[in-house]
Amino acid sequence: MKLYFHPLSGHSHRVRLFLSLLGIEHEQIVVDLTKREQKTPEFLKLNPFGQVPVIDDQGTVVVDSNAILVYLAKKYDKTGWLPEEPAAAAAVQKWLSVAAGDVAYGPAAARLITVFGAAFNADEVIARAHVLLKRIEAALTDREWLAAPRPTLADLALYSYIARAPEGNVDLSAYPNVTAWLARIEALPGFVPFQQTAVGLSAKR
Ligand SMILES: N[C@@H](CCC(=O)N[C@@H](CS)C(=O)NCC(=O)O)C(=O)O
Repeated sequence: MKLYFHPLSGHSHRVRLFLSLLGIEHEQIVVDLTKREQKTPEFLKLNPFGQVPVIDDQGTVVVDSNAILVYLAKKYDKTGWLPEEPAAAAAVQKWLSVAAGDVAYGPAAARLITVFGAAFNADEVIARAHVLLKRIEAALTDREWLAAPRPTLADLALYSYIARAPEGNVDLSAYPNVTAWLARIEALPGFVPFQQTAVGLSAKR
């Protein structure tokens, strides 16, 4: 298995995290986004969208972080990261949609400003992040995991950008259920951290 990724990409981290939790050995290939390696003709043959992450599983190429999570769960997991039961499967899918929408345009976008210099409106994306965090906080009121009584792909898909939201000046201190849930994920056997950057609220003082 090959993983094409960038160490500061949360989309990449959710895949690295799942590979590690599943104990799947893989070769890590850094695609340097700062040098636009994701737009070279060679890489565009792998992923015409010109983005990381991408996996190549002995010739089966899968692009898009959430699609990769689903592929890995279907192929390599028997423990329930992607439940079969209809209501739980739908709940996981709902959170994957949240990861691709609200998370990408909220906390992930806020962090892109501080880490990569992206030209988003900080007030707008930070406000969007807090709307989402209030929803996650409420969803975790009476449960430990987002979609089922056990951790699922829903938790992994949301983890990376929520954990590093402070880098984008999104303060997590008003969300105790969220911070407890982050700690539960970090305690899973095989957990690997998402590289930190000293920017935003995470800047060294
Ligand atoms: N929907 C994609 C989004 C991936 C994505 O946005 N990747 C970013 C890094 S976090 C990227 O490769 N950006 C470079 C670019 O778009 O040129 C996924 O879930 O994998």
